[in-house]
Amino acid sequence: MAMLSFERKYRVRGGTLVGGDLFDFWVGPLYVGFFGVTTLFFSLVGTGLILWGAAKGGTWNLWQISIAPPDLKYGLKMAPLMAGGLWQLITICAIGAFCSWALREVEICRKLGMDYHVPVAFSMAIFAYVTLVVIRPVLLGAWGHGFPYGIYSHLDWVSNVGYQYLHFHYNPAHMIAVSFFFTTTFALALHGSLVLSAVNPQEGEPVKTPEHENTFFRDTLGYSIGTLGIHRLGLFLALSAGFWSAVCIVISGPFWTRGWPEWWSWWLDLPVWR
Ligand code: 07D
Ligand code: 07D
Ligand code: U10
Repeated sequence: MAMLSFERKYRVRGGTLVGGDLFDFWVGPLYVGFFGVTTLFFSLVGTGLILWGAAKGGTWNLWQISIAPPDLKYGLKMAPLMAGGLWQLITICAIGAFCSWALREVEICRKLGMDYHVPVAFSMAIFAYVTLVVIRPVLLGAWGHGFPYGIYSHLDWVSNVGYQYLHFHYNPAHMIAVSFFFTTTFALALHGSLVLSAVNPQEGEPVKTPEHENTFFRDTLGYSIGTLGIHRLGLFLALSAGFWSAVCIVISGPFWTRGWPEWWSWWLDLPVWR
C-alpha cells in the first residue's frame, strides 16, 4: 500500500490518552493530539524565555548565549528571575515539552496498534536529562548544580564537573556508559553495513535474504544473533548507554565526593595483597 493511502486508512479517531476527540486530528503530515498542543505550548514558552534571557544577557552570539542556573546560596528555593529563576522556568518547560513529546509518541503508537518501544527509548534520554537538572541538584541541595543552557557554557560545565573529581575517566559507571556508547556505534555500523550489502546489490544482482546475512556472521564469528535479535541488542545497548550515563553523574557528589582515581583504592585494600 502506498504511504499516502495507508495514512488515509489509519487516520481515524481514537487511541488518545487525554482529551478524547478534542485535538484528535492532523496538520499536514503531523499528528496534533492533546500532547502535541502541550509540546508546542512548552516549547514556545521555553524558547521565549531563552530569548528573553538572551536579550538580557549581553550577547546575540549563538555560541555564547547562556542561561545560568541560580547561585548555590538559593539552595532548592525559587531564585529571582534574572538570577537563575529563568533557568528554573526553562527547566520546567523543557521537562514539560520532553514528556509531552513522549506521550504524543504513545498516542501515535496506540493509534497504529504498535508497541511502546520508541517512547520508552526516548524516556531514557529524558531520564538522563532529569538526572542532570533535577535528581542530582536535589540530592546535593541546590539548583545551582544543574548545567547552564548555552552551547559552549554547557561544555564548560561538563569539563569543570569532570575535573572537580580529578579524573572523570576513573568513574566506573562513566567507563560502562562510554563502553556502551562505543558498542552502540559498533553494532549500528555492523548492522547498517550488513543490511546494505544484502539488500542493495549492484544492478542486475539479486537481492539477498536474511539467510545470507545469518550465514555471513556464522562464517565470520560462528554465531548470528538474527534479524530481530540485532534490533533488540541495539535497543539494549543504546538504552544502557543512557542509563549508565545517568548513574555516573548521579553518584558524582551525592555518593562519592573525592577524586574518582581514589575510588579504586578498594582494589589495593583487598586482603589478598596484605
Ligand atoms: C543529532 C538529534 C538532533 C539534536 C540536536 C541538538 C539545541 C540546543 C539551545 C542555544 C545528538 C539541538 C540543540 C536545541 C540549542 C540553545 C540554548 C542528537 C541529534 C542537533 N546537550 N554536549 C551538543 C544538548 C548535555 C556535550 C550539541 C541538549 C549534558 C558535549 C548540541 C542537552 C552533557 C558535546 C547539544 C544536552 C553534554 C555536546 C550536539 C539536553 C552530557 C559536544 C548534540 C537537553 C550529556 C557537542 C558544542 C547532538 C557540541 C554537544 C545539545 C546536554 C555534553 C548543542 C539539547 C549536560 C561534550 N550538545 N550535553 O548531536 O558540539 O546530539 O557542543 O540535555 O561536543 Mg550537549
Ligand atoms: C542528557 C540528552 C537528553 C536529551 C533530551 C532531548 C531537544 C529538542 C529539537 C532538534 C545523555 C533534547 C531535545 C532540546 C531539539 C530539535 C528540533 C543525554 C542527554 C531529553 N566522556 N562526562 C558523559 C565521554 C570526559 C563528564 C556521558 C567520552 C572527561 C561529566 C557519556 C569521553 C570529563 C558528564 C560521556 C568523556 C568528563 C559526562 C554523556 C572521552 C571532562 C556528565 C552522554 C572519549 C573533563 C555526562 C548524564 C549522556 C553524563 C557525561 C562520554 C570524557 C566529564 C557517557 C566518550 C574525562 C561531568 N560522558 N567526560 O549522558 O553522564 O547522554 O550525563 O574522553 O554529566 Mg564524559
Ligand atoms: C527509523 C527507522 C526506520 C525508518 C525511519 C526512521 C529510526 C524501520 C521506516 C526515522 C529516522 C530518520 C527519519 C532519519 C533521520 C533522523 C535523525 C538523524 C534523528 C534526528 C532528527 C532531527 C534532527 C529532526 C528533528 C525534527 C523534529 C523534532 C520535528 C520538528 C517538528 C515540529 C517543530 C512540529 C511538532 C509538532 C507538534 C508539537 C504537534 C503538531 C503541531 C502542529 C502541526 C502545529 C500546529 C499546532 C496546532 C494546530 C495546535 C495549536 C497550538 C496551541 C494551542 C499552543 C499555543 C501556545 C502558545 C504559547 C501560543 O528505524 O526503519 O524508516 O524513518
